[in-house]
Amino acid sequence: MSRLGRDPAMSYRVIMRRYLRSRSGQVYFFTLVTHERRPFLTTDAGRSALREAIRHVRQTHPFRITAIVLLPDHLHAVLELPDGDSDYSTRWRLIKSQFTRRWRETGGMEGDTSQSRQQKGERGVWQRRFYEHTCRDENDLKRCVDYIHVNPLKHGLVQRVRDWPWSSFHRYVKLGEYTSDWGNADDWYGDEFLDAE
Ligand code: NI
Repeated sequence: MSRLGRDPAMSYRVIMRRYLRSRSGQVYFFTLVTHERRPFLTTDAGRSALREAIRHVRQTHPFRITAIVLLPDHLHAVLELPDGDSDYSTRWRLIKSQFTRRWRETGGMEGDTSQSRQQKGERGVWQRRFYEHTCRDENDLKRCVDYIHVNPLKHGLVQRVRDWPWSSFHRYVKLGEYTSDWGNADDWYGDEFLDAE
């Protein structure tokens, strides 16, 4: 378990081998959205705050990022949790509050700061709820990972997947999972997740 968190990305094949061995269902797809869809996640300050928040939370609550994409106003990620640990809610709560603290320190904007939101440590930076889907088998995980990597194309942010810098796509190309010209917005990549946008 202590090794989890050191390796920022692994191929879904490696993840799936471990997943099928343990059968504890610890691989999940998530969508998190910013408050009022404010477009700050891909800014230098936003990326830095998220990186630091994840690094901090992993020290006490290990997890591995199987795949991730940052869009200006939301992110999609597949996370692997340690065997027997399904507490992704605590991890996201801590990541969001750590992000918010760092974001505010850099002068980042925030919206509504009602008391209940402040108590949650979210302070009008993140939407309170997030979408979760448990990856049930290898095909499902592959669909989730592909969906993440094609997402900038689906949102019309780039013409080619490889032109979007803020995703794990480039690591997957290095691992030989995709060719660098992979991805076509007209193909089907887990459209059931469109309700998670
Ligand atoms: Ni999206």
